[in-house]
Amino acid sequence: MFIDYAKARIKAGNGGDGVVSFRREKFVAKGGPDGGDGGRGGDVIAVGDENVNTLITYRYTQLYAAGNGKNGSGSRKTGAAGENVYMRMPLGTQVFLLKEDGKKIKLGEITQHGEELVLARGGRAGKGNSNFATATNQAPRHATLGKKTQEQELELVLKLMADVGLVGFPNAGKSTLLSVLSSARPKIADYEFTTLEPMLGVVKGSDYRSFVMADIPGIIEGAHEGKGLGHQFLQHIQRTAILLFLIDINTPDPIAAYQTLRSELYLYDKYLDTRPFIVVISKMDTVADPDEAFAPIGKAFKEQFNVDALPISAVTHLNLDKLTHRIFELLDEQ
Ligand SMILES: Nc1nc2c(ncn2[C@@H]2O[C@H](COP(=O)(O)OP(=O)(O)OP(=O)(O)O)[C@@H](O)[C@H]2O)c(=O)[nH]1
Ligand SMILES: [Mg+2]
Repeated sequence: MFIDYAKARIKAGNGGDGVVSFRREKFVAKGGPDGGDGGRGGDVIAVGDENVNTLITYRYTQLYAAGNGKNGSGSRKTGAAGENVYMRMPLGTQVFLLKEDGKKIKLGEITQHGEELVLARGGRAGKGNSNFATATNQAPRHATLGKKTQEQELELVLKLMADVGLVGFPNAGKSTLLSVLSSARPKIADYEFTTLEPMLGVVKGSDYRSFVMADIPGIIEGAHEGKGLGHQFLQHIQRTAILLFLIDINTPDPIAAYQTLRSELYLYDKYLDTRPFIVVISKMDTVADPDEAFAPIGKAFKEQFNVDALPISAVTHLNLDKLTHRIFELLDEQ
């Protein structure tokens, strides 16, 4: 299941205590102080993982607690440090700290594989009495305690990171296109709202280049105010570099369809509307005379928006090379 919002509780490890101890050896009447320091507590650390695509694990595990530092011991032995705990997160996860007073503080954002972000630092260790010996007090009887840490609450918000976002009405052929261009295997079916959750696919070009394409549920008029499924997923194309509008050649009025899609994006986020984009007319194999069917549509896009719409077919692969080529070109310009 795809989950793009979760809460989690975290706790860094307590610092271990320093101890009071004195050297006890045969023939040494009064040994000096030798109480060691505690170990520091473990950190709670977020790590970017490109193989994780959802925040679902955070729905199930409630508390991420790092190990406590061990107390020090005699002979100046320092206690072992507490183990760090790692929270693997999908790329594009924003992490917020929820304060008790209701305030939210952004701790950061995970954008790269392997990137680490310390969410809570382990408690500092206490000092053993061996640290406190001075010329006037050679047998100090005090040590300090390690710092105890508090549990904290996090909010995790995932906005998928992709280069290209697919935008279209339900059933336009978005998932089919993704399945043909990449190794992603989204569900495809001849009914609306087949895609219920976003999916990413890597599209490989020639010469080892690639881009990531995001398929999201279809958008309908009113999506920006929650109609259909589109609205809650529009956030996942908010950060794509370019948008790919997909319009079925069989749509009664492709221009009106395009305008509806654009206005839904604009109403959701006016910056989405300024994103570079490509318009494709899909399912060209379904019309008897593709050239004749496309000509008036292509002309209208050119005249009204100065847009070169591209006729494609995911089934016959018509113009798919041209499409990836255009995408690479547009990405290069960013
Ligand atoms: N003939 C033909 N059929 C296509 C083409 N692309 C998609 N289809 C069919 O159109 C139907 C819808 O395709 P999907 O890829 O599921 O459409 P979608 O845009 O992802 O739909 P939602 O997930 O519901 O928004 C399926 O039956 C596909 O087989 C195409 O290029 N040619
Ligand atoms: Mg789909």
